[in-house]
Amino acid sequence: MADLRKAILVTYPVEQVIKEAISLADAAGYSIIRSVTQRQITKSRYGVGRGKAEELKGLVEELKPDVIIFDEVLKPTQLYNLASLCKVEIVDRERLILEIFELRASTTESQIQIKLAQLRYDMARAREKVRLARAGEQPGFYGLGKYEADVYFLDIRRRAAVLKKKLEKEETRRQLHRNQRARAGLPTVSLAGYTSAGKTTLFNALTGETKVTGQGVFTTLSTFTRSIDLQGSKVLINDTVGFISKLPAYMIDAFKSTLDELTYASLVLLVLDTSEQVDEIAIKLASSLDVIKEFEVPDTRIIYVLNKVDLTSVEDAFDKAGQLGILDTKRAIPVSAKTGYNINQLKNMTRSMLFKAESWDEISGRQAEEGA
Ligand SMILES: Nc1nc2c(ncn2[C@@H]2O[C@H](COP(=O)(O)OP(=O)(O)OP(=O)(O)O)[C@@H](O)[C@H]2O)c(=O)[nH]1
Ligand SMILES: [Mg+2]
Repeated sequence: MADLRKAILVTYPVEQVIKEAISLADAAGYSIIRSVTQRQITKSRYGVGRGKAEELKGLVEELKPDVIIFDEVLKPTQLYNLASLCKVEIVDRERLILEIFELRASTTESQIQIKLAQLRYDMARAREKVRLARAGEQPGFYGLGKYEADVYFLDIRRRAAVLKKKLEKEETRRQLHRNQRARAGLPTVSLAGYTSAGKTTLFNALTGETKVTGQGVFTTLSTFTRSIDLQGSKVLINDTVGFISKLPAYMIDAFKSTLDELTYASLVLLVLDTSEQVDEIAIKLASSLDVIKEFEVPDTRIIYVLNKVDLTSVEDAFDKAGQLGILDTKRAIPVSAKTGYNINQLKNMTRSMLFKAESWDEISGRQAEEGA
C-alpha cells in the first residue's frame, strides 16, 4: 500500500479488542496515530459520551488525522453527529470491514458481493440523511431536493438489482458444480473459523496446495475447493472466508452463496487458534458457531480443530478445549497446520466421521493411547 492514511482509533479498553481493531485498520491501509479507549462506545448521540466526543474534536485539531476509526457499528445519525462535531470522516467497524473486503476481493463473485454490501451500507445512510433533511436538521441531501433524493434511491435500487442478478448467475454456476460433485458421490469437508485461525494453512497441509496465507485478517475471500485422497476415498475440501465478531448481517447475506458451502458440507472443520488466551478463543468460537448455526450445521457434523499447538502444547490445547466445553464432544483434535503435527490423525478422524468405518470412541480412545 502506497501511503497509509492516518487514523485515530476509538475502541474498548480491552487488549485483544484493541489488537483486533489495529489489525483491521492495518488491513484496510490505515496507520493508527492515537488510540482512545472508552468502556462504553454505544451511547446514543455520538457513540461515546459528550466529553469524550469533545476530546476527540481536540485531538483531530491537534493530530489532523484523515479519519476516525470507530470500532463499533454506528447508526447513521451517530456517524453524522460525530463527523459534524469533529469535522473529520468517521469510519465505523462496518465500513472498515467493507474497505478491507473491497481491497482483497479478487474473484468476480466476491467483487459483486462486496459491491452489493456497499450499496446496502450507502442506502441505509442515505435514508438517514434524507430523514434529517426532511426534519430540517440537515440542509438538503447532497444539496438535493426531495425529487432528486428519490431519483438517487431509485438509482441505488436499480444498481443493487443488477448486481443481484449477476450474483444469482454466479450462484447457479456454483450450484451446478455442487450438483456435479453430489452426482459423483463425493463428500465435502468445509473449513471454517475466525479470520487468521489457520484455515488456509490447514487447507494447504491437507491438500498440498500453496494458497496464500497471511498474518493479517481476511486473507481468503472466496471459497476454494480441491479434492484429496483420504486413504483411498476421494473427498472434497473447501477453504472459506473467515469470520469476525460484529459482522453485520447483510455482509453474511452478501457472502451467503460462498458460505452456503457450509450447508452442503458433510463435515465442518472448525479451526481454532489455541495459542490465544482462552477468553479470546471463547469469543471467537462463539462468533464462529453463530455463523455456522445460520447454515443449519448440526453440532455432530463439526470437528473442532485445535490449531497452532506448536505455539503452545497439546496439554494446553486440551485444557483450553475442556474450559470451552468442546472436549467432551470427543470431536476436538490438537494439530499444527504449520508443522504438520497430527494432520494424519485429523485425516483419520475425518475419514471415520465421513464413512463411519469405526466409531468415535474407538478413534478417540486410540488417540489417547498414542498420547496424541
Ligand atoms: N505457528 C503456527 N502458525 C500458524 C499455524 N497455522 C496457521 N498459522 C499462521 O497463522 C496466520 C494465519 O493463517 P491463515 O491460514 O492465513 O489463516 P486463515 O484462517 O486462512 O485466515 P483468513 O483467510 O484471513 O480467514 C499465518 O501467519 C499462518 O502462518 C500453526 O499451526 N502454527
Ligand atoms: Mg484463509
